[in-house]
Amino acid sequence: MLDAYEADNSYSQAKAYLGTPQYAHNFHRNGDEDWVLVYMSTAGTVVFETFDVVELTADTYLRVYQYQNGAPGALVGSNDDICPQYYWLASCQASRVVLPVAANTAYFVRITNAMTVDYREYDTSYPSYSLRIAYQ
Ligand SMILES: [Ca+2]
Ligand SMILES: [Ca+2]
Repeated sequence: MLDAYEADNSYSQAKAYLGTPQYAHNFHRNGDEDWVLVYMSTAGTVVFETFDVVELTADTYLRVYQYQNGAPGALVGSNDDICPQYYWLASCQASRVVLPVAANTAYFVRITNAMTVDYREYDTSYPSYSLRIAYQ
């Protein structure tokens, strides 16, 4: 089952982050990429993070790119595991990037699954996660 944010498989299909957490993203197939575009109106320190990462099948990898002329510019942050030393905990397999941002800037966020999953035809419990972008 596609999540509610598909199709969002490239920067040109990125869905806007509207200020509230996006729940229940999933990776409906191996290689699924989820792209989000977020606009920051004021300067500050921003936390980009996944949470509610489902154990054993989801292991988010989060990348943040500067928005530049409608496309991703420089990669300004990336993270696989919040706490790699406890990789067996789902909460540690979530990802977090903390970034100082200037006013009136935008960022592309790209989330992929660092884990390959054996998908079964009738299994609807796809690897899933939620996304939050907020000022610290
Ligand atoms: Ca997805
Ligand atoms: Ca996608």
